[in-house]
Amino acid sequence: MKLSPLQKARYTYQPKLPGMLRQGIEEICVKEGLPTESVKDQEKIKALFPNTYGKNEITFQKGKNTSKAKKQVVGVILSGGQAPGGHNVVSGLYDALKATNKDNVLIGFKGGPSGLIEDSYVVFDDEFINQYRNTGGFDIIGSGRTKLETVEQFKIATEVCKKHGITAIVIIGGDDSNTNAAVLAEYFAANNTGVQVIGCPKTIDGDLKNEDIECSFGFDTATKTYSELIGNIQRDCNSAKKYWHFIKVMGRSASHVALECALETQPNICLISEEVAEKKMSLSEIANSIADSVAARAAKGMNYGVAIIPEGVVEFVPEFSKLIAEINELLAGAKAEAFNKLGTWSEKYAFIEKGLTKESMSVFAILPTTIQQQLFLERDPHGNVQVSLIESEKLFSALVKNVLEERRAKGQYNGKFNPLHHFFGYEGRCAFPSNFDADYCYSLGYNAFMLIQYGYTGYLSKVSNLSKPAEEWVAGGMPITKMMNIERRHGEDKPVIRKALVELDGAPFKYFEAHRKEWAENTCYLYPGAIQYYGPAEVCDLTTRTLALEKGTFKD
Ligand code: FBP
Repeated sequence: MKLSPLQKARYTYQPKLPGMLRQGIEEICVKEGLPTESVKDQEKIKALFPNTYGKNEITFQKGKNTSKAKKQVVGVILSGGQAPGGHNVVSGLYDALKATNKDNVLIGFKGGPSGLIEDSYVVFDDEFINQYRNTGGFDIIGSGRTKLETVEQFKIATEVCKKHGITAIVIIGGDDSNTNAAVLAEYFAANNTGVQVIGCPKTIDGDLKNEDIECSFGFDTATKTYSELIGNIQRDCNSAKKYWHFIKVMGRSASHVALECALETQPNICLISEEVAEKKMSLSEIANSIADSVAARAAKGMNYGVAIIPEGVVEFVPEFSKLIAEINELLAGAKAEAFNKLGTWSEKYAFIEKGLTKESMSVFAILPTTIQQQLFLERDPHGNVQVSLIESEKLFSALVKNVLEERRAKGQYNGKFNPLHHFFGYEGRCAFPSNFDADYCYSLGYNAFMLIQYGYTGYLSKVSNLSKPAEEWVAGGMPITKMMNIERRHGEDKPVIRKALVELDGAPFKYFEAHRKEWAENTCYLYPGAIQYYGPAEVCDLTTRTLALEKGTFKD
């Protein structure tokens, strides 16, 4: 196999463990903390998780290893979207498992959670693992979005575990996958299967975080990758001085990715979906606020700029959500067939006009035709509009253009506006993990095995104090049930890990809010450049501004 020079170099990178895990397996012991309660709905969660609820938080520390000597056969699953560092979780898990007992076995279930149900697997050995150390992607075993949530699936999983003699499963995933990990752990415990379940917090979206989990892995590398690209575009923009770049970034509903990129690059505009929802902003209010920046810059001779748009923003615009709900209703069941039979767009438009309320029709009418058509073309298997596929970067640039033309007609604006569009998502999800993610992920995997070895189940591998050097990181575990509350999902009350959206009173947003007017009207761009893997720690090991601001370690 041919290797790029960086690939070769990264194979030999030794990820940094938290100081307390460095002295060797024989010298790691447990310090039990306090019993835990779920963040909300305690009685309901307790009733649903009688065997795994209320357990103690734990940390590891230096001391004699008192875990029971037992051969471990561990199954590992990668779940959901790719996030840089997944391979290091697997290699950290493997190294701790083999350091404890060379006869221990690590099995990787292929293609995500479905691999467990279909018993599609690979057994890891040194040669195999070594090809994936410190590399991006999930291609070591693949990933998938099948949810492990039904009793039928759990029964099959029990049989598969029995067949392989599996003692523990590690699920590497986001909030949903770790919720399912907790449910599976409870099932295994209730049925005396002897199989433990440990979760690891993954997602580039950054929305799996709480008072215990400081950040999900992959967020650091993905946002650094997008920030590099945004910085490069800003440099081009500041050189050519002729385009406004509208850049959509991934992140699903939460705007953590957009906010972190804004903190890293200081663009002219960054929308924050959570703020849009809080202020109940309309499309035209948003368009007007962007147009204000375009006009202010044009007045200073700067007919260029950069606007960052979070992937999920349109869902947070109340009038737009209402429009989507009405469209879903309009095309429910057989009505879709009647609509699809209409031959021309103008016939379809008349059908839509008749079916929507006046209020929603006025929102629909201001959308560019391509977006209007997208709303009726891209539908999920249930016939619903797929909001995530809406090209919101194009939507907002078109709306801004309209506002500017209106202002021009009134003699209020006299600039040029040439928009270009980008979408950054997949570019960052499989990047070589930054040193932070390489170290964090390896530690999460290593730590997950320590939790297994000490007999814990229904725990999330927890590594904290992350804004400090790795030496000072704290390794331990937190019962997943502590992070749960009851939410309404698909018409049912479900126990779920609460998704963390951007907090408008949090330090990262406050910093952004304090600076955005200056960034909007002037050129304050930062150019973060490419992720650095080798060199001084203050360049290579820096984590996100979000985390630094949250932990009070940010230096301006
Ligand atoms: P996870 O929540 O599974 O970590 O995935 C995150 C994400 O990258 C989102 O940012 C994005 O909206 C989505 O996955 C895209 O999913 P897909 O890979 O199925 O296109």
